Amino acid sequence: MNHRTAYFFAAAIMLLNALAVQAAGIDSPFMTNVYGRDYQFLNGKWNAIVDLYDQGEKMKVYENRTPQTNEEFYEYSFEGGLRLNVPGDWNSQTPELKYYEGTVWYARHFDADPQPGERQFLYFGAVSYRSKVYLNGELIKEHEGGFTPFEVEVTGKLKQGDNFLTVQVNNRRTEDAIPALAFDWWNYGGITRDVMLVTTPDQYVRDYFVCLAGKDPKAVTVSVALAQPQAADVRIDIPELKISETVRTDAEGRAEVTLKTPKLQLWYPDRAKLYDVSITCGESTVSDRIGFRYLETEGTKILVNGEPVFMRSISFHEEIPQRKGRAFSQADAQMLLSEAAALGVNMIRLAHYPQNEYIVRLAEEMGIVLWEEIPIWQGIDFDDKNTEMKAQGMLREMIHRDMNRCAVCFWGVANETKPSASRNAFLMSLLDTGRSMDTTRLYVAAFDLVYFNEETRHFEMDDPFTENLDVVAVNKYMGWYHPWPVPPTEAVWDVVPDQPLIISEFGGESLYGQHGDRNVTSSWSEEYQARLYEDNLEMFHHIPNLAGVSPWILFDFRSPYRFHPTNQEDWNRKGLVSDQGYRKQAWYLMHDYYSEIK
Ligand code: GCB
Repeated sequence: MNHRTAYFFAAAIMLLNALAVQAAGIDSPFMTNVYGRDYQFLNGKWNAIVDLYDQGEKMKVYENRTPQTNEEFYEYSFEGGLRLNVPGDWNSQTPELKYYEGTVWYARHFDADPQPGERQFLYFGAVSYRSKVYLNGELIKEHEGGFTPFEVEVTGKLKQGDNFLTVQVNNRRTEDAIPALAFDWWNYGGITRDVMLVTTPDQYVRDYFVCLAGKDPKAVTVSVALAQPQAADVRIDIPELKISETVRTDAEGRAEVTLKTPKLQLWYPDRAKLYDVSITCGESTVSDRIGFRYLETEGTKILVNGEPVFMRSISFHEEIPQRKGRAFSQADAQMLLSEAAALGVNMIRLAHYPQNEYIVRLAEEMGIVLWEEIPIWQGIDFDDKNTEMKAQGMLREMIHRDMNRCAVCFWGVANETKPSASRNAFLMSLLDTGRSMDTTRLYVAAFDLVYFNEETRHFEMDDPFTENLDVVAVNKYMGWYHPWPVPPTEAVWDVVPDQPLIISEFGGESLYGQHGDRNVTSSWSEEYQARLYEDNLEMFHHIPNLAGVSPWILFDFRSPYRFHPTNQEDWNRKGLVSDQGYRKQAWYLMHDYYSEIK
């Protein structure tokens, strides 16, 4: 076969696959809003085998065999060994696994009672980083990406009674992964979010998007997609608005309708309003809480519902510092978000990857705007087409999961990238992917190559890619990685002057309780960090197009990048709050700043 014919066949096969997927009605990676469905958790203690040399696949550990004859023996057993909590990272569960990067096999039994006319799906909130799922010894799913969900249908594969589920999890860093070889946070491995067995009827509402119809506070647009391509009635209920409308899907099982409503109370930052919404097809109902708002930019301003909003933001990793592990529960979300709220924020930049749904949903209830991004964090191989496809997949999964979360106002496509043709093409493909799914959000990326121009005496940046974004963001560590070229009172910015600019990171490190000279960076003192905040807050007065600020970061966080033996010890100490939960001096400055501009 010559190249052309091979290409033709490959294209034809891809087309056929796409059509087959469409014909089955399943063209989304997982059903929308799994928490609004009928499910049982498969959380709890799972058995685990640590497989540093990757022998488990060859040994078929997923078959979970035990000797049946006098001659047989197996060099593995899931019984009697390590037990790990799910959800949870493995690193924080035993000292030996603290730095572990490799394969761990997870396994558990569970009971099922599949009924005719029902479908079942296994749903994983996130597995970090690569996973292979085996049910009763059969490989049923592979997934790559540590921060987005995946699902696999198991209808017809579940046995009545006992079933055996195995997940091979691997978190080895590689050049073609996202994030890639080095990044400034802990490379937690494991089944880090909820695992669920979801039951639906044969036909069900698979996906939906409910949002304000443009800017009209008296109309709502609802799009639905059924699991099966079929014309059927779908009822949309919003009881508080006295809406109960039935629409008919087309033969593909799709419908889009704009419903007239009484005047809606819109969702605003600091003034959340959510409505109970349910969507029913036959015997299947999915329920959600949905807010309505619209976003725009006007010159250098970010507008929510037509009103300019200055983003008083903060970042945190999906980590509970006191537990030294990943955050995964409702209680964890409460701890992270209550500390963010105490600072006076109206926005959170979720660093640097989609965080769990408990965080996203609670933030929305609290009236906190979210910026969600995929982990395109420095060091990504922009020449690798396969990496580009993966990034598109991650973006799609993130948008698909949180499309209905009105709190999410920004989709972030990258953090700290350098201009190049391949970078531009890669990021453009992400913007195209995002905009093909969702045009109701603002697209943003964070850059770090702002420099001081000695001639103009201004801070400037040369990266024409910024024109493609709705909002431009800059991470700038004045007083930490960069000494001040001029006093903060003279630090005038001329960066994307006609677009809204968010300072998406600034800060410096200090060890809680360490006191020292406020003028000496290497004192790692609370005083130096506080002074750095004073200086940066002063500089912000000289950024004419400033539309928001987001200090780096709320809590000290764990990172092997940071190995100073006494000041860091594997912690990035830029937190405004220490790993033990104590507020540092800089926290109070930031708190006052946010109180003043509220
Ligand atoms: C950055 C990165 C962030 C790091 C931070 C730092 O620019 O975006 O992930 O943790 O700097 O502390 O250096």
